[in-house]
Amino acid sequence: MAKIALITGATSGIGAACAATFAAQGYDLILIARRENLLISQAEELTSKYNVQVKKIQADVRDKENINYVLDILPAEWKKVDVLVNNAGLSQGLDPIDKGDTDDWDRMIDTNVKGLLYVTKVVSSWMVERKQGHIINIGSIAGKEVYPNGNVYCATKHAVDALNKGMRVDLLPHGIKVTAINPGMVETEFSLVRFKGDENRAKKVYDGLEPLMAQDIADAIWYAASRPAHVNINDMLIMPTAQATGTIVKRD
Ligand code: NDP
Ligand code: 8X3
Repeated sequence: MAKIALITGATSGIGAACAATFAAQGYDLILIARRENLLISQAEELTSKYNVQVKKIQADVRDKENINYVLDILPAEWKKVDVLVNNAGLSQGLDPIDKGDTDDWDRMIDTNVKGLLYVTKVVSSWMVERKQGHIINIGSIAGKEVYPNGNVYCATKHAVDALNKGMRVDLLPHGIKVTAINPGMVETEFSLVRFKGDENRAKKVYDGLEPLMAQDIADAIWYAASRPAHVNINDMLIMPTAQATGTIVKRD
C-alpha cells in the first residue's frame, strides 16, 4: 500500500485542501467528517483524479465511543497511518465572557480539544506500535494570543498548543514527529460556521484584505510532512501579509 494520511474535518476548507494535496502526492487517505454527501463526492473526485484509495468515515469527532469503534474496525493495513492531521475544529459565536452561550462553549471544547484527543489516542497507539508516524495539529493564532470576545475559542486553541507540546514530549521516545500549524485568517467556511450561517457577517471578516486560502495552509502541512526523517517542524505560525496579530489587520 501507499503511505496513508488520516485527515479529520476533511469536507471543507483546510482539511479538503489537505486531502487533495496528500492525494496528489500519492497518499491513500482516511477522511473523517460529519457530512456524508461531501465525503462521497470528495472521495470520488480524489480517487479518479489521483488514482488513490480513500476510506470515508462519516463520524463526529466528539462521539468518543463511535470514534473508537470506527477506527478499531479499520482493516489492519489501514491502521498503518503515516500522517494524522488533526484539523476538525470550529468556532461558535464571538461574545464577551458574561454573555457567551454555554452550548457554543461545549461545542468548541468538545470538538477542538476532546475530539482531537479521542482521535489522537487511537492513532498514536498505532504509531507507537510501528515506531513511526507524524501528527500534525491545526492550532491557530488564537492559540498564541487572546483577542476580544475570543475567550473560549482562544482557550481551545491554547489547549491545542499545549497538547502539541505534550505529544512531542511523550512521543519522542517512539520516533514520532509532532507539528503544530497555526494559521491566521483563512477564508473557508470557518466564519460562516462561527456566525451560524450569517453570510454578510462572515464575509465582512475578510473585507478589504487578502486572507490566506486553504491551499496556503495545505502547502505548509505538506512542507512539514515532507521533511527528511531527521527534521521535525515543531511549530509554524502563518499569517496573511495583511494581518500582524489576531486583531491588527490592514484593510484597503
Ligand atoms: P471549515 O469550517 O471550512 O472546515 C472545518 C471542517 O471540520 C469541516 O470539514 C467540518 O466538516 C469538520 N468538522 C467540524 N466539526 C466536526 C466534528 N464534530 N466532527 C468531525 N468533523 C468536524 O474551517 P477551516 O478549514 O477553516 O478549519 C479547519 C481548522 O483550522 C479548524 O481546527 C480551525 O479552528 C482551524 N483554523 C482556521 C482558521 C481560519 O481562519 N479559517 C485559522 C486558524 C485555525 P463537517 O461539517 O462535514 O463535519
Ligand atoms: C481562526 C482564526 O482569527 O478567529 O483560528 O483566530 S481567528
